[in-house]
Parts: sequence; structure tokens; C-alpha cells
Amino acid sequence: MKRRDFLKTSAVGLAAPSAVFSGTNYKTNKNNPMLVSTWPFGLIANKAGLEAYQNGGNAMDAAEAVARVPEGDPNELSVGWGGLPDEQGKVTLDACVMDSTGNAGSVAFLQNIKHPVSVARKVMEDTKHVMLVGEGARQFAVSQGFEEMDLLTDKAKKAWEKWKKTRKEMTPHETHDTIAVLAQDENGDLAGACTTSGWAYKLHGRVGDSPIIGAGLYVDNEVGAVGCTGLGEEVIKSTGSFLVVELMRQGYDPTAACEEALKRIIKRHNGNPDFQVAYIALRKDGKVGTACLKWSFEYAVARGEKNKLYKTKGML
Ligand code: SD4
Repeated sequence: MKRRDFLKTSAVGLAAPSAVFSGTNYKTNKNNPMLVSTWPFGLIANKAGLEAYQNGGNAMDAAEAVARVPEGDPNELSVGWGGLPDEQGKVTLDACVMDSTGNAGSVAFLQNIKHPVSVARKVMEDTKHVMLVGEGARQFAVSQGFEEMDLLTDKAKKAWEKWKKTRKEMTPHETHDTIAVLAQDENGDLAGACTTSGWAYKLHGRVGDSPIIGAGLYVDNEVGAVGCTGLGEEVIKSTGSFLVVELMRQGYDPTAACEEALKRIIKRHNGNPDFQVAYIALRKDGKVGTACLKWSFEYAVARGEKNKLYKTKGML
């Protein structure tokens, strides 16, 4: 085959997939602001997002408002202030945000700042970067007026001291609930946020999926928004949230897209993973989907005045 003919054939070959993967033209859900958030604490937290909508906030404002609720609750052992520490007894936080323009911000391994989601938003809006980590993230937060505080509560310290006696290996589902929030405002625009104190008693310096754009969260304003909770290492390895968005772009229903992404994890673990991963998906047309690997998973959906907790059963 002559080179020119080969190029012609290749070009035709490439044209077909790009036509297939060029978006799904879902009808946009408008005038019907929504919130989808992980776990039962999402139900209370959604109220802050609904209030943000009532005050004229957009999807990003609402998602941030929801995420700040568990972050600011010292009794919540898995997010922000009061989160369980790492093996050294240090509370280290991960968070990210993504808006309808495809802009994103993130902080990881952040210490002593109560609201990492708001620092992530500052990174997105006021810097040229996407991600700040550790000491640099803390310094940036302080420079932006965030107050420093000790995030280790007595309750979390006691739990850590008890754990130290056995040093039993934990997985996130035993001690943990991350909040991922997906928001759609009255214009139909999408945004999301995700925030966590990560895997309890993790190695010092460990970062999970929650601050990684495409893993713990992904938003594509043409297709949908996806967030997740569960064993971050597995979500990072499968670029989970991005994968679910891309599957929806190909025409998968939101729940089918979540299940398909989980099937890849199941396959890698020979059909028998011993940990949890759960996805929530909000498609551009307002359709919600979810799936989890095992046991069950609860998530809260707010639509207009209604705010309700739902349960989904594990695939295995
Ligand atoms: C992490 N994905 O740090 C988080 C943990 C989690 O419910 O979501 N727990 O790996």
C-alpha cells in the first residue's frame, strides 16, 4: 500500500470513533437546581447547598457549601475538623473542586486548616495552578486569610490511641465516609466538590483519590458530573470519575456507567474485591445514577424542596 493510501485509510479509520464519542446531546435539566451527595451526612449537608441556591448561588457555590458542613463538624470522624488522623496522629486533608467551565482546584495532605474545599476553590480561582500540597498548600491557605487550628479532636485522638495498641490495618469502609457533592444549578450548569480526611491511620504523606481530578471527582458540563467514595488507591488506578463521565458520553445510563467502571475494579481483583468503592453520577439532563461494589451505600438527592436519602445495594 502506498503511503498516501495508508494515510487516507487511517484518516477514515479515525473519523468513525470520533463521531461515536462526540457527546450525547442530553437535554439540559434547567430551573430545577439539584444536589447529589454521598452518605447519610449528605442529607443534612445538602440543606446548606439549597440555601446557597436560594441566595442566588451557582452550582459551584452550592457544592462548596455542602462540602463545608461535614468539614466544620468536629464530631464527624472522616472529613475536615475531627477527622481521624494518620498513623502519626496528624490530621491531613484532601479536597478538590471542579466547575462548569472545566476549571479545577485541589489541595492534598493539607494540615491545620478546617475547610480544605474552600482552599481548593481559591487555588482554582486565584492561582494558575490546579493542585497544591502539604506545607505549600497550608502557606497558601494562610496567605488567603484561612485561620490555622488544631484539627485533632479528643474523640479522634482517643480512637487513634486505641488503634495504636493493635495497629490493625483498616480499610476506608471500616472507619470512613468521604463527602463527594455534585451540583446542578437553575441554568443547568454542573459543578462538584470532594473532601475527606482520607484513610484512617494511613501512612504519613498518603494522598487518596479525593483531591485527584478525574479520580475522586470529574465534571464535564456537556455530559455530567461524577464523584466517589471508598478505597482511593483503586479509584486512582482506574481514573474512576473520569471513566464514568466518559461512559455517559458514550451513551451509558448513569447507573450503568457507574457499574461498568466498578466492573473493571472487580475484574482486577478476580471477582472478589474486599473493599468498598461507590460512585455517584449526575447527568446533564438531571438523571442520577449510582453503584457500589459491596454491602450498601447511601446518598442524598436534593431536588427543589425535596431532599431525600437513598440506598443502593452492592453489585457483589
Ligand atoms: C480515600 N476515598 O482517601 C477516600 C476515602 C473514602 O469513604 O472515600 N472513604 O481513599
